[in-house]
Amino acid sequence: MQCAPSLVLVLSALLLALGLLLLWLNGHSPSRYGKHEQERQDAAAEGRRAPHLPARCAWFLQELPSLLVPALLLALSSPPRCASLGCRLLGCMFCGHYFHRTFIYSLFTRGRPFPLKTFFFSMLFCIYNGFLQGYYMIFCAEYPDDWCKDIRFTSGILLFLFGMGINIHSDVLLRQLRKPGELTYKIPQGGLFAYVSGANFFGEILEWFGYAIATWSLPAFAFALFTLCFIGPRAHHHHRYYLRTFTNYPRSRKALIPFIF
Ligand code: NDX
Repeated sequence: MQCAPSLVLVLSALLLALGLLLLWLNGHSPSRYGKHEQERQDAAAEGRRAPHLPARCAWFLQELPSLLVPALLLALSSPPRCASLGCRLLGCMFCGHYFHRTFIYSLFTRGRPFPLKTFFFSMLFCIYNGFLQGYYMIFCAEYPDDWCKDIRFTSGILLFLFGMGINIHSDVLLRQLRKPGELTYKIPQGGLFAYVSGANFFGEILEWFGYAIATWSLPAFAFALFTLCFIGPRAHHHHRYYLRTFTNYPRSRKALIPFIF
């Protein structure tokens, strides 16, 4: 398989276009899963409940392609080993994140059942993004021998790791709000939740901008912007949900960016 720059350009542009579409769609109402799914369920209590998957099964299966697709591409590359720096960056950063998301986050989540329709689109998304990131980093990315000393690489890696730490820590704090089997929502406490309602989203956004800077690649920047467009508004809708639901919700908290927004 060879690098086709036009394919990378088109797929990156489509990813960005999807992000802008979701920014527009979600600006009005959030993607219907999690706490925002619940609100619709409550409102249509007498209606027929759409098919759902257990959260652990849904998150495991929908995130798995983000790992499998780059691994498949790597197996197709010749020589079939991670020779280039780009490929190693993909492995350590991108696949490291999705190893956690697929095998750790998914298996410990205490989330509510996941809507089958959303699951289907999520899996499609992860196949698409796994292909784009994997294809570019394995077949296209070229870095000078001293890239690891470049300020973009060092600052990007640090931002990625800082964001990943915030994201994982925040998701653990959310999980600890519930006992096994519970599905109620409580006021998140601790860590960056002291400053923002979407602490896990803030960490994830930092992560992917860090990845984009470290790899300095169009697909990675497209994915970072997509992430901002999708979970940025989600943080805003979470924030509004908390202010509506909990009269004692800390008013000093912001939605996504500490002290700013
Ligand atoms: N999943 C990324 N539509 C998305 C699934 C939906 O990983 O194209 C994007 C991802 C997908 C979306 C994905 C892409 C775009 C799609 C969309 C569906 C349609 C859309 C495909 C793939 C699309 C068309 C085709 C029309 C254009 O019960 P519960 O689950 O709410 O419990 C929650 C719990 N919790 C609390 N518990 C107690 N008290 C509280 N106050 C609580 N608040 C939350 O914590 C969950 O178990 C858990 C986390 O919940 P929440 O809502 O904070 O985070 P969530 O949105 O579930 O994300 C979980 C993690 C998080 O770290 C986040 O950063 C990361 O996944 N994520 C999520 C979304 C996208 C993404 C990362 C990314 O783009 N990088």
